[in-house]
Amino acid sequence: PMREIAPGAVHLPGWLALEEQQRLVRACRAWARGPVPMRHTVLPGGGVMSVQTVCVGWHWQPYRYTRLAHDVNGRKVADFPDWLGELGRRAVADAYGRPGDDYAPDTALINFYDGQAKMGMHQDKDEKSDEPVVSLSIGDTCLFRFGNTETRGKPYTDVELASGDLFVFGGPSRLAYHGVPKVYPGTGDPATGLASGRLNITMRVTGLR
Ligand code: MD3
Ligand code: FE
Repeated sequence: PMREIAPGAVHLPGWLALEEQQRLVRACRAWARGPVPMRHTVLPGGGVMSVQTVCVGWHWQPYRYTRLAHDVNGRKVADFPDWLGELGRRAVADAYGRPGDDYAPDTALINFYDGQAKMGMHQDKDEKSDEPVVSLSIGDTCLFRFGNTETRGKPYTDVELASGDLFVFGGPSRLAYHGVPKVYPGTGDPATGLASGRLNITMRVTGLR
């Protein structure tokens, strides 16, 4: 069952097979070790994100994409693998019923949430492209808050994102405020390979070269 939460914001629960979730967990575990290790991003104002993040393709540091992780260890992040781009194209095709073949994500942000981690309401506007964002969730279920394009506050729609769920955000929803107010510890299936916590993988088109 597919649900359009707002124009261009499409939720496909249980889209990823268990085997695909296991493959992603293994890949994320490898990326988390380096070349640029997963870490809590430090914001320019001095705040520290409760979520831990590692990137592939391009490194995201608030609020821009770079080839080298100047804010961590100065190294180049892992290459964006072809198989991940293929998964992104399948996601866009299934969500929009459009031939996804022209979707060419060049970066992925991998966020790990422990039981206390949250993400405040924000817009993703560091990409110089209006191509959609593809989001994949693995592990513990979370409360995902999808807002509007005007303000951080109401109106918003609350949705639970569970392991295997796909969400695609494009068109008029691409610049909507969104966040993760809470995760529900102990709700994930350890068969994914993730014993606890939540992984979110977002693919994007940076518009950079
Ligand atoms: C709506 N991640 O990495 S995924 C992020 O679950 C981020 O880790 C959350 O927000 C997470 O920036 C939410 C859903 C998501 C991702 C990107 C979006 C929703 C979006 C971009 C535009 C609009
Ligand atoms: Fe975001």
